[in-house]
Amino acid sequence: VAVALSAARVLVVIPTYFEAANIDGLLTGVRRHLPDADVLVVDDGSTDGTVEAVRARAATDARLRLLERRVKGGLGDAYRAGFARGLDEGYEVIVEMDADLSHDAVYLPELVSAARLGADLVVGSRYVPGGSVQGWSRRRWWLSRWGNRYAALSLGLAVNDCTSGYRAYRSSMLRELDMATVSADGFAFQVEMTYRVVRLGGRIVEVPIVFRDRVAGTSKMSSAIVVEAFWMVTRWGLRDALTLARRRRAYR
Ligand SMILES: Nc1nc2c(ncn2[C@@H]2O[C@H](COP(=O)(O)OP(=O)(O)OP(=O)(O)O)[C@@H](O)[C@H]2O)c(=O)[nH]1
Ligand SMILES: [Mg+2]
Repeated sequence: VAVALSAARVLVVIPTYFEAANIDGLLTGVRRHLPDADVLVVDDGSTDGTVEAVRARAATDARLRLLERRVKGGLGDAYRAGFARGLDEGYEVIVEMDADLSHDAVYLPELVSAARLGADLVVGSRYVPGGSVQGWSRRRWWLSRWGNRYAALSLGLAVNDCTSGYRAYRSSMLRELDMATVSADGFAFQVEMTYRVVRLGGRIVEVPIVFRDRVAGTSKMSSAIVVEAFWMVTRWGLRDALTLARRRRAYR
């Protein structure tokens, strides 16, 4: 079994939207820390040179590919497209990470090996001992920290960082959770995916990461994304509470 697992094929999916300042450095890091993995960049029509930078590297790196989409479809949609491709092509572990250098490639081997050892979802976590955030304002940190606590409490998730976008999935779990019906987009996408893994009884492992705020390029975070996450979590939480109450009544 150990031999079969260590030969597992790994795909790293990286969504990009105007990341010309960061993408080259990121791809260098990915290659350094995960030389044997395949990489799929999913770009939504960046016109700042991101696409050209990826193409230039792909010319000499057969394991790097670019999936180009014409219009900005949002982060969730980019992941749905990238993951679908990875599942079609039979990868065993699928990793997701941001292109803005917030996610240090140094953690990739640890994320992948935890998935190979049997975790269905490995979360690169800022909020476990050893994990942290560098460069955020107090307000941003507070929003993320309490947003995570609120989601975990509402949905019964024993996960400290369910909004993290630095993760590895076993593809068997991705297949089971039926991505096509995952509706959320921003942070809520990460929360919804975590919620589904928990409901399916998947094994989740958190690996501490030091997250660095983006230095170059512009953030696509907006208050709409935060509001979307808040309402989705609240809605699902209430629905779960109602279901539980109904079941209790039925047993009485
Ligand atoms: N393909 C694609 N990628 C996107 C889209 N929106 C964001 N991204 C990428 O998704 C990753 C995360 O986006 P960020 O802008 O860093 O969002 P964030 O990390 O929540 O916000 P910051 O903390 O401000 O960086 C980056 O690699 C973006 O380039 C999109 O609509 N399509
Ligand atoms: Mg970012």
